[in-house]
Amino acid sequence: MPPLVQSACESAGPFLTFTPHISMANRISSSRTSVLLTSVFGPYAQDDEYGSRLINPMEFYHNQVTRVQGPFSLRMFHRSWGLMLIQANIAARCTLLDFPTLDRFVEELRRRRYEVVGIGSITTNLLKVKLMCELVREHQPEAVIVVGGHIANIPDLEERIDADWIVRGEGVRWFRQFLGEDPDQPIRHPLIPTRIGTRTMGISAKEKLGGVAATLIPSVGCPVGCNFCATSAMFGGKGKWVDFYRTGDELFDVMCQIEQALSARSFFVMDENFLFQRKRALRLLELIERHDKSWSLYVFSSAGVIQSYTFEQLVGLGISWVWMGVEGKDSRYTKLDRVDTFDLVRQLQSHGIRVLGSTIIGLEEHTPENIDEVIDYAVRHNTDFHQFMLYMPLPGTPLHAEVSARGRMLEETECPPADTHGQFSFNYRHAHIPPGMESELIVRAFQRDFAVNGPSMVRMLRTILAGWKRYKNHPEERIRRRFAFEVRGMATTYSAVVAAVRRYYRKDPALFTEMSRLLTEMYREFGWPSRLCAAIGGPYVLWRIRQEERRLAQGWTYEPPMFYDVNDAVNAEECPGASPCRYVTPQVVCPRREAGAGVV
Ligand code: B12
Ligand code: SF4
Repeated sequence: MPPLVQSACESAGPFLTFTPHISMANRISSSRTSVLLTSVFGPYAQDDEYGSRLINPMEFYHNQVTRVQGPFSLRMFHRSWGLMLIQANIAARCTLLDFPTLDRFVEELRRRRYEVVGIGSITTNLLKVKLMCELVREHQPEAVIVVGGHIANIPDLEERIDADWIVRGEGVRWFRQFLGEDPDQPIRHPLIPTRIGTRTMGISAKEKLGGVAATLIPSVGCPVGCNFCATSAMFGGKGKWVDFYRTGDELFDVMCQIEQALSARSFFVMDENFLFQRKRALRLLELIERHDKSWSLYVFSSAGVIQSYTFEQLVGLGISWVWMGVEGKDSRYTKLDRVDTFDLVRQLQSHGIRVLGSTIIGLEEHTPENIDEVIDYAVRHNTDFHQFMLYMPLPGTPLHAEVSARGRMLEETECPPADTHGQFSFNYRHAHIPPGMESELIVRAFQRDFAVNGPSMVRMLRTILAGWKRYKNHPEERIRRRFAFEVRGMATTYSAVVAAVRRYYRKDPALFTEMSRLLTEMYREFGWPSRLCAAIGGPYVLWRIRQEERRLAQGWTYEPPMFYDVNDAVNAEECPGASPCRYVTPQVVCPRREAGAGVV
């Protein structure tokens, strides 16, 4: 029987419509159900027949931001937040396997009986999902298979994998409805330390309670609706999104609880355009001020939106890191209308706000002749980090529909889904760039940025220092406290780091000068402790950098550990070795928005 494909996005909040073939009879009773949620299996950083790719590891920065920065690349992992959110929000017994190996996945299927197996994936991991569905059928033929996440946007997915349900869009509400639970209950927020296994320059960071940001998921989707954007398309496209916490009051309550549970002082705000919802952000600011919170927020934001706030507001909110699309020279995206991105980046950095700029390689007007100009334009922004991505029509986006209609998509034999990760090849015929050339162009962009601007970690220290200098004497103690928190380690570890990097670049006059300038500034600011640490620690850090270089040359790769979590309904004794799914429950819940009021 073909699977049922449902656009869960449409069933979220104001966009509630059900496809007629889905009736309550298809659903399952929560109290009798055991659910297994799983991400796709690893290892990831290798070329294999399941679609893993060496250049597409399970790493945020290393696969798309600092990929050519060698020993200076920032290495870390992030849990599968969507699956964690679903697990925390269903009452049925639920086990979560995050980053299992294939053997571990099979072992779980053999060990315990599940009525529902939910697999979360993006499009590149199609072959893994196909195999996982086959394995479920083999080991648990009675189980209902549900597939969700971005993979669900592949138009004919139901013909390619053996699943019972393919869910497009928001998964919490879908699962609650499917299990016969109340879909309108408040959203419990899982407790998520944002990063795992952080490492750079051959040194692994200590992940102490309180030192790691907590992930916060206020909403999913983005109403701006850029034509290529998979995230926006996934949750309704232009003008639409799904809120988990609609008001500043709800968000503040959840943040306070997370702060307490994880001793968190900073939040990685996983919301594609957090500041877009102005009313919510400004109410949050009000509460943050009133309750004397000195949090740091790491956010994604489009340039026009961030520019619409004053620096007083941004700094007051604690915005200290922003991921922002620069997209490309003369790009025609409305989010960049009337924004001088050079000036904006400079200004943000001067207030201590680290910028991760994002540039698209392969926009329609890009040619082999003008691409260096495009790359130089990006590099001149001198952002702290720079992501380059190929312009790719991903299933579900308006761009995909348009390029398909023009007959320009490649056959999968020419570009398999596993290679559509945006760092290697186009999945369509570009009007000007000859096939295959894009793989070199994207590496060229990263290399140019690295050669001119140096290691991102050091650029970031430069921005943090600028923020400290500007705000260390701010009249408000709350503001001073945050900048003091952000600058910690600068007089010790980071002085050693900059001294090491300076020495590393001793034969590169431009970067050597830049590192020397930064180190002098640190000495001036932090005095003899900084000098001492640079003198003693610098050689040690340099040795670690060289060691890391050798490890990388020998082909060292990095894989995330596996996580095995159970929710409250599972008898923990049945699952030895499992960790409890931890979450906070909202105490402040504002009335839901009226149907149709999805646009701010
Ligand atoms: C964090 C993240 C990562 C992490 C992944 C960590 C992990 N454990 O998987 C890292 C950095 C490693 C990563 C890597 C990549 N990523 Co990524 N990543 C994201 C990001 C920024 C956030 C995802 C997230 O947590 N969102 C918040 C949660 C709540 O939403 P969600 O995951 O969508 O989950 C909801 C629904 O999708 C659904 N759902 C999810 N799973 C399931 C399962 C079931 C059964 C059901 C019913 C529903 C369901 O319910 C959830 C709650 O509503 C998104 C962008 C975004 N804003 O979503 C890109 C994104 C998912 N990544 C993307 C891509 C392309 C990649 C890379 C290929 C990019 C690259 N070249 O580096 C690699 C692939 C790595 C690999 N080997 O697989 C694309 C996917 C596009 C597509 N069509 O598939 C996105 C959308 C970014 C983009 N706009 O291009 N990524
Ligand atoms: S502004 Fe960013 S998140 Fe929003 S639609 Fe455009 S690319 Fe996507």
